[in-house]
Amino acid sequence: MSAVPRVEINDAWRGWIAENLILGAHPHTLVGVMMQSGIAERAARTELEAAARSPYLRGAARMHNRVAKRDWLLGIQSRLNKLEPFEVPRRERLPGEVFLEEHYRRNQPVIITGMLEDCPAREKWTFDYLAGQLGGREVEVQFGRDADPDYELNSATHKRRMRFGDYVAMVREAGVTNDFYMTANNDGHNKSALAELMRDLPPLDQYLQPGSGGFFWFGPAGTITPFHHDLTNNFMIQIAGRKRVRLIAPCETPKLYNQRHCFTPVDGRAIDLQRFPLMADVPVIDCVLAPGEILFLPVGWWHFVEALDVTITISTTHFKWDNDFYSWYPHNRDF
Ligand SMILES: O=C(O)CCC(=O)C(=O)O
Repeated sequence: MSAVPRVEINDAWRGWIAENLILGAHPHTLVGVMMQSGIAERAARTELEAAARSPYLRGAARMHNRVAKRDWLLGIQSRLNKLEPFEVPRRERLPGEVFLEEHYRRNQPVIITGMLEDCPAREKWTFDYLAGQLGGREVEVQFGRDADPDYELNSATHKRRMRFGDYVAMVREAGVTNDFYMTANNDGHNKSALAELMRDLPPLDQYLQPGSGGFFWFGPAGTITPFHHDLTNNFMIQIAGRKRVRLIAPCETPKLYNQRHCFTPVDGRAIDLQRFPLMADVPVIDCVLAPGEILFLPVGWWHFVEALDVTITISTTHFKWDNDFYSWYPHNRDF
């Protein structure tokens, strides 16, 4: 019988060892994992001893301690939030200055009602109207999402161009599906293709800069935008259909397994506590956004969005107040 080839310890293994030691794993456990992967016991032990002596690792551990201190501060906010159960409040025709004082400035979500009573879009934007007026335009849509669990992360590879009239027909016929959806990721192309639709929206000038425009989201029942957080404050202006929105406060970020950009692998449809045990301690706030309502999504709040009907949403970030949080977002998106 030929000898089983031994696995060599390379820099990928060294990175894994460093990360796990810093996260508090016991060296004995790490040796076990390495041996199971085909690394000789003696080589594994020698490498772990070298890691424990490494001044580089001590430098990284100090950075870890600094992050832990910041997580502690976030944890205080999380504990204080739990002193009173939170629901997203609904406020009828909320004046701009009250919105600024009680929600925008405090990073607190709210559903504003009554501001879209006379909004022409709500009556006009039927399937027939959209296909009739704009059917010949070329639009861009997210496609092939069912075949890719990371469709949002890989959104650039899911873009497809088609006639708007064909897309309207697909949505009309689709039933419940998440396979295609026109989203803000398609805005680069759709902004000019569908520009005149923006004239059917009210200015909402108590909150927004003049002529703001917005991102056009249009899809069948069943579309799912996975948990993520935005890098700006955002309004979701609900024109047609209902959306179920699940929200998580920014202070819970240390428990969201956030390693890539603004995404988490936690699935908002069914949170797997075996795989993500820290989520057991995370309050998830549920609401349903109805047509004619506006949801204020404050920057940093995690949100998962599922369409319960055929939906049209306009989202916008052009608030009258400071909304530049993106320019100092960490450049390296690998956390
Ligand atoms: O409506 C959706 O599907 C998602 C909206 C959203 O996540 C956003 O505007 O940031």
